[in-house]
Amino acid sequence: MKYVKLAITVSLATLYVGCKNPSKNQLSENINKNNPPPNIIFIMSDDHAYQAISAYGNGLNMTPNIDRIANEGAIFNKGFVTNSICAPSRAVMLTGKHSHINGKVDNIQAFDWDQDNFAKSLQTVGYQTALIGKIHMDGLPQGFDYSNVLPGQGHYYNPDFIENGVKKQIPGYVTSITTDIALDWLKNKRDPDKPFLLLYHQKAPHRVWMPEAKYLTLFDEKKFTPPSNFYDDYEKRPAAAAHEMGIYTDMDLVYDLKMLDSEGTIETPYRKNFQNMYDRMDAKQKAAWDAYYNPVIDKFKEDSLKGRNLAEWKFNRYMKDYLRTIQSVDDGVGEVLDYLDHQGLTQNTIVVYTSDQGFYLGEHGWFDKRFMYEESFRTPILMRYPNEIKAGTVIDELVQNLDFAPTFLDYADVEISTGMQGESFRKLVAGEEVEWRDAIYYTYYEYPGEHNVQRHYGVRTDRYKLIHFYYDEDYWEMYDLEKDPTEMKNIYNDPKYATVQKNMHNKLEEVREKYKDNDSISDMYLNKYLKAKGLQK
Ligand code: SGN
Ligand code: CA
Repeated sequence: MKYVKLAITVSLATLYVGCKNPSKNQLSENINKNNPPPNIIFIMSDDHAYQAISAYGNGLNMTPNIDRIANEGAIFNKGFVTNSICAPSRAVMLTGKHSHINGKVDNIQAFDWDQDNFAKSLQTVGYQTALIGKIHMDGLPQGFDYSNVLPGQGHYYNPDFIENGVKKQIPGYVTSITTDIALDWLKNKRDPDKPFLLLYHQKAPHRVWMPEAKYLTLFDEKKFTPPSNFYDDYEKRPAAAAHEMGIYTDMDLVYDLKMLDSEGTIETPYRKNFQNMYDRMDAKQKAAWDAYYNPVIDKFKEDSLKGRNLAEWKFNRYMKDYLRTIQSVDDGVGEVLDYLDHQGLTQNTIVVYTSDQGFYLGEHGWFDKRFMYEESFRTPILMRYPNEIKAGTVIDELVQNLDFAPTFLDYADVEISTGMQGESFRKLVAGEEVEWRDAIYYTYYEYPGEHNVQRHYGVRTDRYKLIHFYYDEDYWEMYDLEKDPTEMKNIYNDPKYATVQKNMHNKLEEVREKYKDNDSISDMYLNKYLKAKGLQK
């Protein structure tokens, strides 16, 4: 089957080479013969934990529209990133290469848009391509006929957007605006006779979790119970102990938890930063905001909570705002799915929903991501393509964001560049017998930095995980995910696991070799990072 498909690709490629400088029309004629190629809508949110998608069954919130993708297609239970931080994850997704190969290892160093990405490849065979929303990488995106992106992290209220290189402010709420721009491109800006690729990327639910007015009271009556390891003591896990991402210890009462009292008595280090965000709102937006938060602020002052009561109050404030921002994301997904239905495009359009990484919702007492522990290493992946994927498909194999680029190229019958390190999961998700990987590789580099997560890399198999923390410390951790799914017990050097440990070290060597990584490469990036941060000794 694969052989036949490659043969088709080759003949198409020959055809293109044969006619010098083929016009776009010729290209789309060719591609139309190719049994119409599928459209692709790749939806990515920012920091959307799988725990906060109802299809994953955690019971925190309801996301009926995102769930539709899984119900009518597939859900991936072991979807992972290769580097749990925003811009690097996006670079991996675009290039199909690990961070140390594509060069975007952290949020600080630049991304080289001149390198290959799958959108460029789809463009060359006549796809129309658009990138809308958050991308978090400087420079004019390459590979897209149309781009309308947020500068950097973007803002929730009255955000700036950069449309094909031109910046302008758009009034309203960022999630709805991003959806409106995506729908406008689908309805009015694309040529309906050509296949399309749309990257529809939401800023939400990224910090600092500012909900849309209509969702300000959602979950008002609900009390969220913290996860079982909320009061983790980090025993035998020094990197975890050094974190600066505790809900109790590190969340700012005003910036993160919105206690911007008009009297100004709640003074915090980041009060001013939140004031600036609040000041972006117009009078009507502020009125809706204040109507909800002012009574919450008054009650907070009145209650003078302490200790665990305060910790759990913080956890609840965080959860409510975080989940509220997701509700608007879910609405947008619904609008896009409805559009496909009304246009008769559902059958031949691949829709993927994912996040740039996972996120902690109180596990280990945390928010944020970065660690190779499950909640941030994992990412939600839901996918619908009625032409090939049966409704209700469940994928338990180890899939990574590294695999998106080669998978999309595979669906479009475009030759997968030899430099790509991911693997197409097209057959896997279609239910065909395939040989699949038994281990995945992870790297994290952004240290010293925000949230104080030590540099590390590691390997995960179906059952075990081995992590090496390095740089100004040097230690190992190992977990038995079957016996200890919440990763509370570091079993490195436990004699009972001596053989497992040896095998995991071998596995780590194997994946480092496979993905062409080694210590001198990370040293090189370390030096560039320290220089960029002005920290070089
Ligand atoms: C910002 C956030 C951090 C977050 C990083 C990276 N701080 O710096 O909490 O870890 O982004 O997030 S904030 O005060 O600016 O909100 S990422 O998803 O973009 O990688
Ligand atoms: Ca992110």
